[in-house]
Amino acid sequence: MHRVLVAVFLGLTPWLAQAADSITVYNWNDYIAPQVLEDFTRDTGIAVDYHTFTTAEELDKALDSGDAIDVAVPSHNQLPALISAGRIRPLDFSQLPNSRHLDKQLLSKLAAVDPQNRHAVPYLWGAVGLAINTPKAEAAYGGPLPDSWSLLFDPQQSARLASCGISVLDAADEGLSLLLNYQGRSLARSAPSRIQRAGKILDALRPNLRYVDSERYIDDLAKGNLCLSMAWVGDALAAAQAGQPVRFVVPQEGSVLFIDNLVIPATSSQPALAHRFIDYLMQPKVIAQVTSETLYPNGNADSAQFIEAALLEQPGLYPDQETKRRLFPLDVLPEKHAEMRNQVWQHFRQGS
Ligand code: N2P
Repeated sequence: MHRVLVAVFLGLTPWLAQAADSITVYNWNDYIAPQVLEDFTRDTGIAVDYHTFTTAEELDKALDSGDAIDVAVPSHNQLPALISAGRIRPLDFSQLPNSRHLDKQLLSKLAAVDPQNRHAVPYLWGAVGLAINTPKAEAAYGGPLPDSWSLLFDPQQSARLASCGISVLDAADEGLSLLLNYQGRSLARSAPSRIQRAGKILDALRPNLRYVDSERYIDDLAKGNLCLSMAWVGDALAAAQAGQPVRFVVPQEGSVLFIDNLVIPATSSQPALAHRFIDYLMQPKVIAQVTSETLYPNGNADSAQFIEAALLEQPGLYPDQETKRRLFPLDVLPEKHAEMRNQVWQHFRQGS
């Protein structure tokens, strides 16, 4: 009897201990394969309290709030400020054996914003571009469309498309970088007065837009309710996958790239479990599943063999050489310009 009880206890204790384990994760909307979270919990016994955000500012606010967050997914251009404010902690690579699969080229790009790659490992990345519902947009425009950001930023052109529905991402760095790039300038090198003038141009476009939102457009594009969106690649490809005649275009003037990263905030109360989660996601097969479902490229050099060939060859998912030449990583805005950016964007997104 005694022996049986001991056996039961031995069997139960690890289960009880595991059941109590839980981590809090903050990720972008529509940016995971839900099955992966379930598999992680099944394989490790660690429950995931999963939260999503739709803007970089929302994540910054959550990280400033002091709430315990174990894993978060900031974009590369957010990293310098997070590191210097002590908001994220250095990773312990001895707990991340799967980091050997990471793409070295991507890591060297990231080292520009996270010296020696100490705080962050790449998760998914991608381009910003225009998602165009060609038949709808051509009908409203009255003919073939230029392969240009002018469709959005030239008020006369966007006025022609307003009736079939235009949306813009609620992403200040992306929006302002793209407008300034279209004007032959750069956000990082723009003085606050120039950023303010860019804001006036955006305000003038506002009546042509249905909304400024990074979540609503996913559904609307997939249902054919919009004809032109400033889009993150996966969200645009999802609409095509849903059967809409939507293509993803990196216009001739070029566009921006983002690299989103797994980090452990300073407020994490479970850093060991956070490392396990990050390491889990770096398994080539697991991250391949995330790419297949979200339609965003990943930062793992060994995952391609687990991604369907048709998907890998899908134009737009992994940009070809010619497109790559037109893409540049989102700039890091000097702190002293951030306030003007926020002010200008706040005004624009509200449309008043
Ligand atoms: C997907 C979110 C993309 C994140 N909906 C861009 N940083």
